[in-house]
Amino acid sequence: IGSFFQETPVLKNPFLEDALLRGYLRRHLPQEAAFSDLCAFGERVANEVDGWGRECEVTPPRLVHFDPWGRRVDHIVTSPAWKRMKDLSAQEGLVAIGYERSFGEWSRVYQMSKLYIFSPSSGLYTCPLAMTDGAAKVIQSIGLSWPVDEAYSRLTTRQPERFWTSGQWMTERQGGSDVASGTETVAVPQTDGSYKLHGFKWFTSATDADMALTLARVQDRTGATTPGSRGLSLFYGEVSRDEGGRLKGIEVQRLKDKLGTRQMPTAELLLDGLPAHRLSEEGKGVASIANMLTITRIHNSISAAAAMRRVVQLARDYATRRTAFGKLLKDHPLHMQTLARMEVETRGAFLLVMEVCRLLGREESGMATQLDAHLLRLLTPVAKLYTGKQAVAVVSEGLESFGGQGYIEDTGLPGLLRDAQVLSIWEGTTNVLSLDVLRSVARSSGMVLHAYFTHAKSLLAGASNVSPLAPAVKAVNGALSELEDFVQIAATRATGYLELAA
Ligand code: MFK
Ligand code: FAD
Repeated sequence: IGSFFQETPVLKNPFLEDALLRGYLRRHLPQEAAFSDLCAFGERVANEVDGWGRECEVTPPRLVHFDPWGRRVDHIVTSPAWKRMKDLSAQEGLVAIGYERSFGEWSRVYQMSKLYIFSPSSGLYTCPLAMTDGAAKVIQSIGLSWPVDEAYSRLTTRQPERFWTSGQWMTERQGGSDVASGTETVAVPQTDGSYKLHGFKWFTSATDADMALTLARVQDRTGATTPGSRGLSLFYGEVSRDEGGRLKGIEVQRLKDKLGTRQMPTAELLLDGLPAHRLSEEGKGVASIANMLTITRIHNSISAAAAMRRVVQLARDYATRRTAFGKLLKDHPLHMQTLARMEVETRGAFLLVMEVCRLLGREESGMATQLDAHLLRLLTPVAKLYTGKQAVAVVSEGLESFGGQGYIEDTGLPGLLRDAQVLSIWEGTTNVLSLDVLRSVARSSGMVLHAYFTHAKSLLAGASNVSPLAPAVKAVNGALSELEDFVQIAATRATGYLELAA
C-alpha cells in the first residue's frame, strides 16, 4: 500500500491570509479595534467555526411532520452546529454592526469584511443573516413603532438569547422573478386592524426563522384583490406555536431536495391564516421590500467574493505541499498562471463589492451625495449578477487545482461549488437583474449612468498623477466620453423597447 499520503490543504486565519482585505481596510478603516476584532474572528473561523460549517453540511436539516401520537407538529430539526452559528452570529454582531454604526460611514465595510471571512465556513448561516439584515433595514426605513419595534431590537441585538432571524417569503409557484403577477397569497383584514394570510410560498429559506417579511394582496369586503404590482402589500408575520405545539397559521409542506445549500432548510409553506401586520401602504409592497433586496443582494455578492477567496487561499496552500513531476505545484509556471488568474478575478470581485458596501455605508450615515446614491442603485444589481457568475467559474477552476481531490466529497471542496451555483439564481437571476439595471437607468433619466461615468473618470484622475500613465489616462478619458454617449443612446433605446414589451 505504501507510506505516502497527500497533504491536506490547511485553512489559516482568513483575515491574516488576505493581504488585499487588510490593505483595503488599512487605507479606509485604520482603527485598531476593527483590526484586532477581525484578526481574532479570523482565528476563530479557522480553528473552530469551519468545523461547525462542515457539521452543518453533513447533518442537514430534516422535517418531522408528526409527533409520535400523530399530532401535526412540523418541526424542522437542525444540527447543533447550525444553532451554534445563530449564537455566534449574535455575539460577533454580524448583523448588529451594521446598525450600531460605531465606525460611522465605514460600519458596513467593517460588517461585510467580517461576513466575508465567515461566509465559506458558516454552513450557509450567512443566508438567514442576509435576510435578517434585510428585514432590519426594511423595518428601520418604515419606522420603529409597534408591532415591529421589538422585532427590530431582536434582529439587531448581540445577545444570543434575544436574537431573532427573519425569512423573506416572496416566491410563489407562478413566479419568483415575476412576483407582481405570480403572487396569489391574500391578506384578509381582521376587525383589530391585523390580517390573516392565506397562500402558498414555494421557496422559503432558513425556515427555522422567528419571523418573516412577505407579500400578499389585501382582499376588499367582497373578497376581490387588485392584480399586478399595484395589488401587492408588505406584511410582517411571526413564526410561533400554539399551546399544542402546532405552528400558528403555517403548515410546512416539505423541505426542498437541493443541489447545494443543503446545510440550510428551504421549505414550501402553506399559509393557512397566518396572523400578520401590514407594514407598507396598500399596493406599495414591492417598493417597500426593495430595501431588503438591496441588502440581501449585497450579502450575496460578499458570499460570492468570499467563496472565490477561500478556494484561492486553499489552492495556494495546496500548491506549497503537493508535488508533481518532481517539484511542488507552486514551481510550475503554468499552474501559477492559473492561480494568478483566479486571484485577479477574486480581487476584482472584492473591490467591486466593497465599493458597493462603502456606498451603502455612506447612504446610511447621511454622507451620500446624489452621485453616491445613483451609483449604489446601479452597482448593487451589477455586483450581484457579475460576482454570482464569477464565483461558479472561479470555484470550479479552484476545484481543478486540487486534481481528483477537488471532486471528493469529504474534503469539503465540492460543497463550495454546489453552494456557488445558487448565487446567480436566488435574489434575482442574472437576466432579471440586468433588467433591474435598465430599470434604474430609466427611472433616473440616465442619471445613474452619468454617475457611473463621472465616478470612472474620477478614479482615472487619480491614476493621471502617475506620470508614465498620463497619456494612457488621457486616451481612456476620451474613450469613456464617447462610450457614455453611446451607452446613453443604447439605454434610451432599450428602455423604449422595455416599455413596448410591457
Ligand atoms: C448568502 C447570501 C444569501 C442571500 C439570501 C438568499 C435567500 C434566498 C432569498 C430569495 O431568493 S428571496 C426572493 C428574491 N426574489 C427576487 O429577487 C425577485 C426577483 N424579481 C425582481 O427583482 C423584479 O425585478 C421585481 C419583483 C422587483 C419587479 O417587480 P415589479 O412589480 O414588476 O416591478 P416594478 O413595477 O418595476 O417596480 C415596483 C416598485 O418597486 C417601483 O417603485 P414605485 O412603485 O415607487 O415606482 C420600483 O422602482 C421599485 N423597485 C423594483 N426593484 C427595485 C425597486 N426599488 C429599488 N431597488 C430595486 N431593486
Ligand atoms: P423564473 O422566474 O421562472 O425564471 C426562469 C428563467 O427565466 C430564469 O433563467 C430567468 O432569468 C428567466 N427570466 C424570467 N423573467 C425574465 C425576463 N423578464 N427576461 C429574461 N429572462 C427572464 N425565494 C424566496 O422568496 N425566499 C427564499 O427564501 C428563497 N430561497 C431560495 C433558496 C434556493 C436554494 C433557491 C434555489 C431559490 C430560493 N428562492 C427563494 C427562490 C428564488 O428567489 C427564485 O427561484 C428566483 O427568484 C427565480 O424565480 P423562479 O424560480 O420563479 O424562476
